[in-house]
Amino acid sequence: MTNVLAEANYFINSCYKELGLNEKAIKKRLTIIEEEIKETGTYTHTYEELAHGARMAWRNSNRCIGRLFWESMHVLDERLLETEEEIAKALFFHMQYGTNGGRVIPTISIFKPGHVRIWNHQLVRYAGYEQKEGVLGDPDSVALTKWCESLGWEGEKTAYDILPLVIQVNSKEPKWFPIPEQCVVEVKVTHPTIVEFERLKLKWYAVPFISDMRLEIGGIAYQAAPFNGWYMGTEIGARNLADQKRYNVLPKVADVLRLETKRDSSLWKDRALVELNIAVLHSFKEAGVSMVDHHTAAKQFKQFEEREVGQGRSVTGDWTWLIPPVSPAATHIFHTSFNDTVVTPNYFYQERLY
Ligand code: HEM
Ligand code: NRG
Repeated sequence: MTNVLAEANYFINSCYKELGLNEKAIKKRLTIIEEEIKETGTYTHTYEELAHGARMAWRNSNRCIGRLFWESMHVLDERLLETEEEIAKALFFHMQYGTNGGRVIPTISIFKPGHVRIWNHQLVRYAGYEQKEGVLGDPDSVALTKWCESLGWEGEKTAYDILPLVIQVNSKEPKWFPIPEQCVVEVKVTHPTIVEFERLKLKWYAVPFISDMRLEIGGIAYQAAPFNGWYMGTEIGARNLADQKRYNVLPKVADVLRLETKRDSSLWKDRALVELNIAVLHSFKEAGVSMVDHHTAAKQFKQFEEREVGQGRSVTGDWTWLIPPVSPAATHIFHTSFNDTVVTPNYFYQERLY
């Protein structure tokens, strides 16, 4: 068992100092926390602790290139919610609030610790169906899709069926909820100059809402704390649509571009990747949906590093994740080394329930 009081002590000290509170306030708060832990075995964060803790956790996310904006995250306190229905409603609200008509607002919803689990990896994701010819849809979603089907859900069997939310309360059988249309924005992929791109009928959803990570603040584990920022273009253009184990569209893109695909050394994959990434960035811009390109994101990350040093904090990072999947050496990140120590508060993987 982790020592909750020791963790609380460490967190309250750093949190309150960052918020400009004095030693007296820290001491007073820690006395109350100690009392509460003695009586109940745990303690309850105030809204300020919760909000700043969640923001610190983003700041400490070694793999995230988007951390410049950590202080501006909007924090929704949903700890009072009990039922699957209430939780689904709050998630629908989060999706609309965070999407904000395309001007994405980094947002997190925090549910009661030890009470809720969201089975989805992201609130919006496409189903994946195993078929003789291969997977229809997103191969990453095959396992969850099977579970949804076993719970009675049925998709339309397109390559872009949106999975329902799967919510579990108190280790009971999970309940599933179809996501209302008005909660999901999608962007069709078109190319700024190559009209034939539309033939591929590619699209992606507007906002990534990671919903399966555990938020840990001061010894308290929030197993349901879905968060969103906006996409970096390469996440879609160089991975989700491009990976052989995902939508694997590079051969089709090469076809549209009439590239010579016989020889690897023609660099047809590289050319297809660049045009696909141009198309993704162009399409989000046209649709009025927030997205950052990897060069701008790297510059913003540089600013984050400088600001952190200015604040007397050291930056931790995971180089293997921070470098973008296209043209990594064109960013400063590639030429920098990072200390990958994991500090809390932070977001962690947790065991899958399906
Ligand atoms: C990972 C960008 C917001 C926490 C990443 C990755 C990118 C990224 C490109 C790597 C993803 C991959 O390779 O699959 C951004 C951008 C944001 C943003 C552009 C815009 C605001 C956030 C927010 C949080 C967050 C709001 C949490 C509050 C994380 C975490 C990871 C990550 C925990 C690692 C995920 C994992 O290990 O699977 N981010 N991010 N990010 N980001 Fe961010
Ligand atoms: N690569 C994943 C999403 C990972 C997190 N990325 C963000 N997070 N941009 C994908 O769906 O492609 N965020 O909170 O904005």
